[in-house]
Formats: sequence, C-alpha cells, structure tokens
Amino acid sequence: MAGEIRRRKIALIGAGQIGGTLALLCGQRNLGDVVLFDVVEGMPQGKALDLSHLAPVFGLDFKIQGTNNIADIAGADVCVVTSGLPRKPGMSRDDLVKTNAEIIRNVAKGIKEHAPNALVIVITNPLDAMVYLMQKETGFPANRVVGMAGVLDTARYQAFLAEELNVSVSSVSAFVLGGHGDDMVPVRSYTTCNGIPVANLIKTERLDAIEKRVRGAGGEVVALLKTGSAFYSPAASAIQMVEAYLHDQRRVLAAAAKMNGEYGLKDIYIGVPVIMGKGGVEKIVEIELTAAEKTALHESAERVKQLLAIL
Ligand code: TXD
Repeated sequence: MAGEIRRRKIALIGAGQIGGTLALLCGQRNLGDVVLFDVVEGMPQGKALDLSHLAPVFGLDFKIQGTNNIADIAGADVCVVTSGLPRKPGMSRDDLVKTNAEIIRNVAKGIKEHAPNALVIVITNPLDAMVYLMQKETGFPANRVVGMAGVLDTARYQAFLAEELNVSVSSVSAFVLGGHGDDMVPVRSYTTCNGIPVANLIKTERLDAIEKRVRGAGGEVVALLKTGSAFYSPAASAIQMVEAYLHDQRRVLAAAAKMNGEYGLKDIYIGVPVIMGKGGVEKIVEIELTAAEKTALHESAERVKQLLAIL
C-alpha cells in the first residue's frame, strides 16, 4: 500500500519581527504550511492574510494561518519559538529572564499538548537559558529541542571575514561557539578561507578586532534600529536548521545543544557544533580546542549557569 503523502506543517510561536520573517521564508522556500501564533489579537491573522496574497505573485502553494489559539499548531512537524519580550528601560536582566521564562513555560505546555512529536527550535533570549527551560518543561528528548544562535553568530563572523578578505561569503567557513552573549567564542583555529586558516591571511590585530565586532554584532544592530533587534538574519539562520531537519541533510552547524559530558559540561545548553538531520540533533561534535578557546567556552558556560540559577 502506498504511504500517506502529507504536507509539512511549521508552527511559528511568536509572530513578531522574526516570526513574520520566518513565515515569509518558509513560503518562499516551499517548506510546507505555516501556522503563525501570537497572543496579540489580529496581528498574526493580518500578517498571514498579507502573506497569502504574496503566494500568487511568486506562484507558491503554501497555506498560512494566523491564530491566537495554540490548539491550531496541532500536529506540527517543527515549532520555531520566538515568543518573548525585549528588555525595556528600567528592566534588569533578571527581570527579563523571569518574564520570558514565564512565556516559555506557557508555550512549552501548548507544544507538549498539541505538537508532541515536533522538533522545537528556540530563538527567544536569553537563548541558552530559554532552550534549557523548554526542554525541561516539554520533557521532550534533548535531541528534539535545540537553540538557534550559533548559525547566526557564525554567519556574522563569515560576513565580516568575507568583507575583510574581499572574497565570496561562501568561501569562508567559520565557527562560533559558547553561550549567545558578549562572551561567545569565535573559534579562530577552525575558521578558514576555503581551507586556508584565516590566521594566515589576516593579521592578528585585525582578527582580534573582527572577533570583537562579531561578539557585539547583535548590539550594533540594536543600537541602529533603536526599536528592536536583528530579525532578517536570525530568521534565515533558523530556516537553515529547519531545512537540515526536514530534508535530513545531516548538516554540521553550531547550535545550542544539551551537554552530557561533552566538552566537560553537563546538564546545560550551550553552543557547540552538532549534526542536524531527521533525528534533530543527531550528534554533538567534539573538536579539539586551544587552551584559550577551552577556557573561554567554560567561562561562557559559567555565565549560562548563573542565568539558570535565576530560574
Ligand atoms: O540569535 C538569537 N537567538 C536571537 C534572539 C537573535 C535576535 C533576537 N533574539 C530574540 O528573539 C529576541 O531577544 C527576542 O527574545 C526573540 C524574538 O525577537 P523578535 O524581534 O521577533 O521580537 P518581537 O518582534 O517582540 O516578537 C516577539 C513576539 C511578540 O509579537 C509578542 O506578542 C509575542 O512574541 N509573545 C507571545 N507569543 C506567543 N505566546 C506568548 N505567551 C507570547 N508572549 C509574547
């Protein structure tokens, strides 16, 4: 008997700047049908209606629904979570952790009930703490709950290096590990221009400056936008992970994964190289780091643990 043919369903939890861009990219790249969920009434419905009018222009057959009812994510293959609040003036970092933790707990309940077999990709900040909480609250196996930050931080490193070297971005292969914060770890020893170590091509002081810019790139965008944070590139980065999963690409990319002894870390989510395929995070890849990179990774992990303690 022939197997059942079914369209993929992608649930976007949070229909703000990143959520809306994700919906557009899902449609453009023919990934499946999209459900756009948010607590704000009318906004996800409005964005979905607008996007449905883009479909005929590009000849896309995707269905898109905006909703305030979490039950509409039923049977989703993938949930991408961006729901949360940005920090407002007068709010401490701890306030933000607690506010977003409440939102993530709520969303986790909905995902567990309505999309129990989905791969969950968390984007909400503070990323490493929120993805940890999502896994804990859903009770899903750790390979099915993953955080997006490393793909974006790596892309920023690639973009700055390609600009410096005046070469195609696709000739630059880079890695950024650690927590998604100012203490992230650009791994110079594994960063190359088509196999040539960047340290052979760019002077140390310039590389130091480029890596500093990578660590502050999110803040650089915020300072320019003034009303929010980066959204095009975070959405694109999450799409790379969705595609790796849905197309079983076994792609090697940087993502926040749950450590179980790898890199000497346990019971914590942090950015490391992983293999993503149909099993979600199929493997955490352990690479040899220099002593300085190892120290930086562990310092970054300490800061993530401090946030987890607040939860
Ligand atoms: O690399 C990364 N991981 C990141 C993370 C890069 C850039 C931005 N990053 C974080 O993503 C950012 O700090 C935020 O925590 C999230 C989402 O960013 P976005 O720019 O999309 O924020 P918006 O536009 O404020 O959208 C958030 C939406 C908004 O529409 C709220 O109404 C909604 O989340 N929201 C909820 N949706 C569903 N359910 C609940 N409970 C809820 N609460 C708020």
